[in-house]
Amino acid sequence: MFGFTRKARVGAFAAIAVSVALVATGCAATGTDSGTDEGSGDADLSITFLPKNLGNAYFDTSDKGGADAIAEFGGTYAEVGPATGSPDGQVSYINTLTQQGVGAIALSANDPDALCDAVGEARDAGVKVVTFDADTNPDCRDLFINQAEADGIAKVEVDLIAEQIGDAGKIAILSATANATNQNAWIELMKADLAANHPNIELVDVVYGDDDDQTSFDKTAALLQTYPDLKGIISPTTVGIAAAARYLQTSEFKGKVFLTGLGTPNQMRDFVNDGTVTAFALWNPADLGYLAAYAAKALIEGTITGAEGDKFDAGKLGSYTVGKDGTVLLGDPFTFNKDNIADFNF
Ligand code: RAM
Repeated sequence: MFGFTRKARVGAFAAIAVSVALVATGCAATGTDSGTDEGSGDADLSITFLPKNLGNAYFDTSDKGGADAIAEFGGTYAEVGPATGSPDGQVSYINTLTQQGVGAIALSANDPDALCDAVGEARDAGVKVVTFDADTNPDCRDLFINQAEADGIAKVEVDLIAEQIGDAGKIAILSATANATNQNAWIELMKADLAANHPNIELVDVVYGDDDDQTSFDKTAALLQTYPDLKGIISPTTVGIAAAARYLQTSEFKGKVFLTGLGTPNQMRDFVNDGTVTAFALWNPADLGYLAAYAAKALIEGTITGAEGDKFDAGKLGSYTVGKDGTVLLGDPFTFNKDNIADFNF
């Protein structure tokens, strides 16, 4: 069920190539028509993925999952997005896609509120908006495709760091951008879990690497300087955890300061194999994008409206039902460690 193949990795590279091509041409919405309109009727199954930022391996994989789904059902896939994770950058893409009249936008939102005006205009113009990974406020969009329950994501990270540091000592969080809905929800839940269940762990700081590799690397260095007795770092972002691991790997803190959070197996493999990192978690980003694409299709075709109880078909993933607040849940997070990381390729 949670298996990944060489194909997934090749796909990630292909997605990078598409992103680069789009940036190079300054193009807001070109895409690949899979060449068949079978099953789509008259509906415009052009679906554009708008991640938090381009050049992030996590979104390369999720958006490739979306592209695979769209190819399956004969729609048109495109990916556009800002170079850095900023809401302003995303607004201009939403406006352009609205003018172009795409069928749907699959959006990982950099801010819960700041995109809502643009999303509202898109929806008024008949564009369906499905958030995935990071939601807007629920009343802005049609549906949110949630990777896993937020409290489950928070708990797995707290459990991992508690186990690694012997349930006592100072820890810090290295997050993504300060306005990221997903990370902020997880951080609040981690704080509550720490307070309720881990009285000897002290969360001393939350810092933001902005889902930028260098900023995350520098923030890790600064944390270790500011708190010389730090025992652990949780980084609930694939960009942050990889940058923090790279810093720790060649530093005097390797093996002394523990690092966990959310990462992709391909980015974390070397750090797990050389002992810099013991264990971390994530879900299947390709399945998340795949599910978002099928949800967008069902909205465009009008077989669902996004109401609680609506059911739709998601290809190889089976049938899904819309839950409370227009949310569709993918599944549970998964923990990667030295024993299983070789089995995954994304
Ligand atoms: C980064 C992004 C994304 C998040 C993952 C875990 O790639 O911040 O939104 O879901 O990490």
